[in-house]
Amino acid sequence: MNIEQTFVMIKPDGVQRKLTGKIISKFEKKGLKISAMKMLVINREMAEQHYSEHNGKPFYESLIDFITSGPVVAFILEGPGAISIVRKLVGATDPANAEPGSIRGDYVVFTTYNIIHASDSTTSSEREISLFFKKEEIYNYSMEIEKYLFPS
Ligand code: FUP
Repeated sequence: MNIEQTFVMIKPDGVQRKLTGKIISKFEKKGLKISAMKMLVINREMAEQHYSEHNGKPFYESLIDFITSGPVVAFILEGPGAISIVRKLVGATDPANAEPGSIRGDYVVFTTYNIIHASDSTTSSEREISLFFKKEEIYNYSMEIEKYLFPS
């Protein structure tokens, strides 16, 4: 399995509901590595770039208003198959289909206010990582356990 990096963002409702710690803890307990992390308020231009694929859809304007409404916590997670593992931990977009035990399954009832974003493919993770992080903000470090997982 390839080591992948994926972009994750706790949205303004997740920060305001004080779920940041619980969400980060879930990813850490799974064994994913945090390679970068910051809190920021997204401006409209950045929000439009991030959600460009949804431009023109009925929910687009409210999505842009919501994502720019307060601070978000953006981070990069790294690990074997990280993109699909993180999507599974996040749960389905439609809260009615999000499995109990997943983040959206446990904490979300509204599709628009769904507390978290995670990249859905290699293409989107590369695009989203470069939109949110400069190269020097991403840290490449080894964990002790990797000596046994990836012997040299
Ligand atoms: P996801 O990748 O699961 O975050 O979902 P999408 O990329 O399909 O949608 C991006 C965001 O648009 C969702 F997080 C919430 C919002 N959305 C709506 O508000 N209504 C919809 O019908 C679909 C998406």
